[in-house]
Amino acid sequence: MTKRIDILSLFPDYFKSPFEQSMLKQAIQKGILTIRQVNIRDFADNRHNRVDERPYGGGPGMVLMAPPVAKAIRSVKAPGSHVVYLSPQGTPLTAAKGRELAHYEHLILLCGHYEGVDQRVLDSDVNEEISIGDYVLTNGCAAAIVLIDVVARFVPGVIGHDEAANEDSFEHGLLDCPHYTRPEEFEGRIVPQVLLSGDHRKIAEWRAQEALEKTRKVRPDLL
Ligand code: 4G3
Repeated sequence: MTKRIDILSLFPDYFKSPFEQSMLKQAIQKGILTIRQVNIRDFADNRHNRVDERPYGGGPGMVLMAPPVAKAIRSVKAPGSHVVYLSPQGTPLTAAKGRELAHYEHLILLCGHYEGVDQRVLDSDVNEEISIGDYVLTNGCAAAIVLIDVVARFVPGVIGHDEAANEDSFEHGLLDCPHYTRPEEFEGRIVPQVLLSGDHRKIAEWRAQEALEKTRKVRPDLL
């Protein structure tokens, strides 16, 4: 069965090219993944097609109104759907979370805009709020693309076994080791001798050591 993902946003064209490249394109062509766009503006209930309003209590920016967002979600919701809201206030996205989300047959991704979405529709229609990192984007579309890429790598058939193994190593808590390929010398920089030795036990040891050192240096929080 194909994994279905519905993206609810104000900019459906934002997603035109990212899903037409590389692995995601192939997964979609193979029918492993189906990604559809829903324009929240199509569910505006006024003749000016307004979907945002000034916040109650004052302050800067605009807030997406609950009624059009609720209608947009409910237009695609079915038994087995899981609704995710992308926002800086969400639970941090990790590989483990991506693996978990890959189990749902249907994901509905709500992309926030402006200062956010009326809390009441989050309470009534959203299952969880996820953040791709501690920074604010102009809208949630880029965050949705990142989330889909993370999830897709856990959907069987989207990537090969080699890459799958690599993902496992990250989940087991270390950064990856450095990689080298031809030529053997580049502007006076040479490939570490051990990688040319053909000694696979030594190579594995070297890679493990490099991964550990790299992690200690840039991400000690992972250790
Ligand atoms: C809600 C997600 C949405 C509130 C969305 C801004 C960053 C992320 C938005 C809000 C986003 C993230 C839209 N920016 N870190 N922008 O996942 O203040």
